[in-house]
Amino acid sequence: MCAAPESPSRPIETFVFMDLEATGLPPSQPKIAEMCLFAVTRHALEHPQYRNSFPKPVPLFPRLVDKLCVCINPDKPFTPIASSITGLTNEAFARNKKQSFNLHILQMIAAFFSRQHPPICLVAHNGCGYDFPLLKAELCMLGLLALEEIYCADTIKAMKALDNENQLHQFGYQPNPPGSRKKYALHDLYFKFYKVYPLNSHNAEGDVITLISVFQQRARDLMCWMDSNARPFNTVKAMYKENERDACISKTPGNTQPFYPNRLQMHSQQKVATTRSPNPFPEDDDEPADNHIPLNNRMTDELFIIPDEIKMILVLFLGLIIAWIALKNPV
Ligand code: DCM
Ligand code: MG
Repeated sequence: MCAAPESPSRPIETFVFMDLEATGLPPSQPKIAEMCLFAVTRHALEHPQYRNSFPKPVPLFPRLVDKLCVCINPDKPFTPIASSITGLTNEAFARNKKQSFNLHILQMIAAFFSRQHPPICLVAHNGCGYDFPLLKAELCMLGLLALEEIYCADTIKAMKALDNENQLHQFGYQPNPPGSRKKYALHDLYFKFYKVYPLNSHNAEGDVITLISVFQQRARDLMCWMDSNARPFNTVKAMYKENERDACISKTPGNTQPFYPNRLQMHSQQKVATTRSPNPFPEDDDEPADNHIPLNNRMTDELFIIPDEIKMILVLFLGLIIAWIALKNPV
């Protein structure tokens, strides 16, 4: 396997598993509502403890893990689907007086990374399609230009690549009938390995725990793939750009003097241009966000954003066409 041009020059030492919960899916320009990072060392992943279990031992969850889980007031309405699957509501954030995505979050992320042994790689399931560009969008809105020396890798990409490469089909869950499309949604992968569905889906911490548990099942292969294929987080394109930077900073009570720690490079300009990039990864054409189909399929999500009135008009229009065809062609 040849290394991607910008992959780390030496093996990754720390894998920071990440999951974000947010107000919805693109193109709704979602805002982050919950962020969870678990930092696990290569050593811990290479030397797991095992619990005896039939038919084979199960790796125990790593014991030495740095964890950062934060609730973030998204300052944007949740879509009904996002609210229903996550259990998060705007009222709850308001009632609990949670702060927005502000400079404190930047400080927390930077401090968290500062304590990890480099090279560091952010790992997320469908990260290239959702979590990385969304995090980048929020960071850009605060004026962050770059997160230095941090790589990122998407576990769906890694698993698909490994399945194609070695034909062992070690990841893709093949439902019946045989030959149907393999599934890489997180809860399906977990079911494949553990024969039960995970607890706490669509909860950032729950999803990170599920992802690490799945990762542990094939940790060496996945880490090896990431050593060669992780890319700098700085090359990630923001999911969208909004002229909201100043609003974000001023909205939050308790913002102190800006403090920009190591690894963070801030914009010198005050404002960020208002443009949207519809596909944050133009080169990543193969990855629908199939980690986002658990309760409702993607078709339903897309239809959901068509207003009901338009749907009614379309249905009426379709009915009229069918009636007209039936009248023109009497049996
Ligand atoms: N999401 C959504 N609709 C879905 C699936 C996900 O709006 N059917 C959004 C809300 C979730 C976010 O994506 O907070 C992250 O998804 P996940 O919980 O799968 O990590
Ligand atoms: Mg999640």
